[in-house]
Amino acid sequence: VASDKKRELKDPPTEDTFNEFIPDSASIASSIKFHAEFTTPFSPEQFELSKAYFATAESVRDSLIINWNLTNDYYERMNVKQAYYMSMEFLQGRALLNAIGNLSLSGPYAEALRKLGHNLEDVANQEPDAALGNGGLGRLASCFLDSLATLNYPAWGYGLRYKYGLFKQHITKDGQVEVAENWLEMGNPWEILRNDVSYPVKFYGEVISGPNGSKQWVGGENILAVAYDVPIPGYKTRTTINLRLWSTKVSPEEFDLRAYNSGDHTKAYAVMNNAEKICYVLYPGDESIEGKTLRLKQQYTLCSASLQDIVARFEKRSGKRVNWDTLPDKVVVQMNDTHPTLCIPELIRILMDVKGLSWEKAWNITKRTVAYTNHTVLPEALEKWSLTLLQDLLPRHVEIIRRIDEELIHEIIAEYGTGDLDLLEQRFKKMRILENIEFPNSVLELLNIKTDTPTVDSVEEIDVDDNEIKATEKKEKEEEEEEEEEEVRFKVDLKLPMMVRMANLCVVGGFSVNGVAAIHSEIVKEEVFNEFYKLWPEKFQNKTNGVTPRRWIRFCNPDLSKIITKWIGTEDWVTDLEKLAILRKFADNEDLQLEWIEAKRRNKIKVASFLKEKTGYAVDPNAMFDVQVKRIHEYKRQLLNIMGIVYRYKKMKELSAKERKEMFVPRVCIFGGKAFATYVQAKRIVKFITDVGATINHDPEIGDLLKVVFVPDYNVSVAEMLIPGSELSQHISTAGMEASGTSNMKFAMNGCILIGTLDGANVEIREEVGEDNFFLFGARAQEIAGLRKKRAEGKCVPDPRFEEVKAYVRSGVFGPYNYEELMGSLEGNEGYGRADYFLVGKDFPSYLECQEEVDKAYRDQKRWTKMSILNTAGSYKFSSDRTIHEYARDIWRIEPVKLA
Ligand code: B1H
Repeated sequence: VASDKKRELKDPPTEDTFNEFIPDSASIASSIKFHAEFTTPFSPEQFELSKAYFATAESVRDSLIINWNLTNDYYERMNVKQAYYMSMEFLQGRALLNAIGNLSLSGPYAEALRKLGHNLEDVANQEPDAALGNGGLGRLASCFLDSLATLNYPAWGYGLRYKYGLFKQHITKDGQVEVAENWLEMGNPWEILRNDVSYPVKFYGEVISGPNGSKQWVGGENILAVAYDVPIPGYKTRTTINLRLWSTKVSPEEFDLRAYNSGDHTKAYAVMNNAEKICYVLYPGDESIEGKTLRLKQQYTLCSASLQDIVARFEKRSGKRVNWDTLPDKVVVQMNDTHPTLCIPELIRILMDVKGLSWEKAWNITKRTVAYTNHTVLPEALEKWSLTLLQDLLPRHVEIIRRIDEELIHEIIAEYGTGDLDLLEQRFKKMRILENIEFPNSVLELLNIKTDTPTVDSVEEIDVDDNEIKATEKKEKEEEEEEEEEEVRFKVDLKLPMMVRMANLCVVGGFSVNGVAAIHSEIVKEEVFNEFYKLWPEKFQNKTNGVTPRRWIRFCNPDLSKIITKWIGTEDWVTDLEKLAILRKFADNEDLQLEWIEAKRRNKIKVASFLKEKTGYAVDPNAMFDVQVKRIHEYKRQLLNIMGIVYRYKKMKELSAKERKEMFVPRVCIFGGKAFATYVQAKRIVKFITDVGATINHDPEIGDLLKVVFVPDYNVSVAEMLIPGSELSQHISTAGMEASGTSNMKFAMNGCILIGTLDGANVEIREEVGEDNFFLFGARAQEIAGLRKKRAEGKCVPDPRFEEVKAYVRSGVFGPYNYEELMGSLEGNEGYGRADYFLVGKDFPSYLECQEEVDKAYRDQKRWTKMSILNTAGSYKFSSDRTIHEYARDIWRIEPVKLA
C-alpha cells in the first residue's frame, strides 16, 4: 500500500483525487502479510487474532504516515497559522476502524482480512483503548482533533504519553476496584517515536540575575521530554494532522555514570525513575505533597516541551529574520481547562530569558497568543496551587506570575480609581491571581499605605503602641485610628495558605475565555468570572461543545447510518450534519419507522449479549433500555436514578403479578462509569447500585420487568456499543453544575431520548429536538442557591415518597452494607453529608412524575419511534465540526488549508 502511494509524493493531490488512491483488497492483504512477517512481535507461524490486529494496524499506519508527512510538509511550506490544542487528556479510544473508515478503506480491509481468514470486527476488538483521559474533557479533545483534520484546519494537539491510562475498573462484591491499565504492553502501532524531537525540561534550582536586568534560571533537576507522534486522519481527505505526546526520560548528563560504576546502582536508578515517573499515570493521587508535586511536574512538562517546540517551529519557519511580534499571526494556543495554565509564564520565560525580549514585549505577545476554555464552575474543581510548592519547583515562573498579578492590580486601580477602597479591596479578593499573599510595594505606595505594613503577627505590638497614645490629645488619636483602618484593609491573613489561582491567571493571560455550553458560558460571565467580565467583556464567549459524527454515528452505528443515507439520499451528512434535519419530514413515515425500530433492535441485542458476557445478567431485548453512563460524581446524581429505581421496585413488590405487568413498562436500567480512586462517596454509590442490582435481578417476582446492571470498565469502546442500543438516557445533574455534557449529544444523535434537567447542553438539545421530544424535570439553575439555603436551614417539607425510599434502603433489603453515609448525605442540616447539597430529595418527586411520562410514551411505540427519529434529526448542531468552525472563526482566526 505504501509504495503505491509514495510515487505521488512530489505532487500532492487535491481532495478530489482522494478516492483515486484507494488500494484494492489484494494489495492490502499483501501489506498485512508483510507486516505479519516482519513488523509484529509474534512468531510467523501463526496468524492468530492478536497478530492480525497488529499487522493490520501497521499496514494502515503506512498510509497514515504518507498523508501525515504530506500534510506537515505542506504546512511548513505555506507557513500557515496553526492552532495548538493543549490538553492533559486525550481520550482517543480505538484507532483502527476510525482510521480505515476515514480513509474509505473499510470495505477493502474487511475483504483482505476475510481472505486471510479473519473477520474485521474481531480483529478491531483486539485493540486496547487509548484511555489517556477521564471523561468528557478528554474525549472532547479527541473529537476536536477528528474535526480539525476532517475540515482541513492546520492544527496539532499536544499532550502527555502516559504509560498507564485511566485505571481498569473491576466490580467486585465490595464495589469498584482499580487495576492499572497497561495499554502499551503489546506496543502501540499508532505512534511514531521521534528521537529527533526532544527538549530539556527543568525543575527546582534558582534564578540568577544577569546584566541589564536579565534573568537566568538554572534548574536543579533536568529531564528530557521526547516526542511521540500520533497521526490523526481526517474523513475523506488526505489531511492527517498530528497529536504530539511527550514522554519523559533522564537527560544523558544527569545520569550518574560515576555512581553507577562505583556500584551505587540505586542512586543512578533513582535519577532515572524520577524522570520517567512523570509520565507513568494520568492524574496520580494528589493528596500527598509528592502527589501534588508530580501533577505539577506533569503540567509543566506538557507546557514547557510544547512551547519550546512551537517556538522552535516558528523560528524555523521565519527564516533569517525572526519578528517576534508576528508570533500571534502564526501561533494560537488553546488551553483545555486550567491544567496547561503554565503555558502563560512559560511562553513569557522563553521569550524573555531565552530570546532576550523585554517584559513588555513578552507579556504583550503572550496575551495575544493564548486562549482559555473553562470546563467547570464547581469551586472544588477550580485549580489552585500552593505558592510555596510552585516557588520551589518553578522559581522563575513565580516571579513572572507575581509580576502579572501586580500589573493586574494596577489595571484594576486604573479602571476603578481609588475612591472606594472597600470596593477596591473586594475586587482584589475576587480577581487577584495570588490569594492570601501580600500586596506588592508599588500598590501599597500608590494607595498611600505605609510600606512597613505590620504583619498579623506584629499586630499586637501596634495595639500596645495605641495604648500609649491614649494619653495624647483626642483629635490626634482619631487620626491615628483612621490611618490604622487603612493599614488593616490591605493586610493579608498570614495564617491562610498562599495560593495561586490558575483560572484567574488564564483569564488575565488569555485573549479569549470560553464556556462550553450557552448556560455554562452565562454562569462564567455572570457569576464565576463576573468581575473580569465587567473589566473585559470582549474576551468572553460561548462555544457549545460537539462530538464527531464519524465515530459517534457513522462508524459506531452502521445500521442506522445506512438508513439515514437511504432516506436523505446522500452520505454527505457525515460531514454536513445539518442534512440530518431532512429526516424530520419522514418522522411519521411507517416504512422509515419500521427500519428505525429494526436497527435499534439489532443494536439492543448486541448490548444484551455484551451485558451477559460482562456481568452474567441476562436481559430481555424487548424491555426499554434505560442508560446512565458517565463518571460517577455526586453532582451527576446517579443516586437520584438509583433511588428512583428503588422506588419503582418497592411499588412493584406491593402489587399483584397481574397489576405489576399492567402498571409498569419493563426496563433494563444500565449504569456505567468510573469513580475517581480517592472519591469515597462516589465509590459508595457504585456499591449501592450493584447491591440494588443483585437484589432485584434475582427476585423471581420481578423477572424481566426490571433489571439493574452496572457495566464494568466503561470506556470509549463500550460507549460505541452501548449508545446505539439505548432508548432512554439520563442527564440529570443538579442544574448549573454540568458545564455541558457531551454524551447527551451522542445519545440524541443515535435516536435515544433524553430525560434531563435544564443543565449544560441539555438546554440546547431540548431546543433543537423540540420540547415534546425531551423529558424535562427538576429545579432550574437560578433556583438552586435559594433551595440549598432553605434545605440547610431545615425549612423543607420532605416528599413522603423520598422518605419511603430512604427507610426502605435502611431496612436492609439490599444487603448488610452500611448505607448510612449515603442516606445521611440526603437529609438534615448537619451530621453526615451536606444537607442534600445536590438536591436529590428536592428533585425526586418531579423526577418520578417525569419517569411516569416516559413509561406512557414508550407504551405507544409509534410515538416513541417518532420522538427517536426527531432526536437524530434535531442533533445536527452538536457536531464538533460546527464547534471547530466556530473556534477557528472566532478565536483562532485560522483558515482551512487543503493539500493542493
Ligand atoms: C469537565 C473536568 C475535569 N470539566 C479536572 N472539568 C479533572 C476537571 O482530574 N481532574 O483534575 C478532570 C476533569 N471535566 C467536563 O468537560 C465537564 O464536566 C463536562 O460537563 C463537559 O462536557 C466536558 C467537556 O467540556
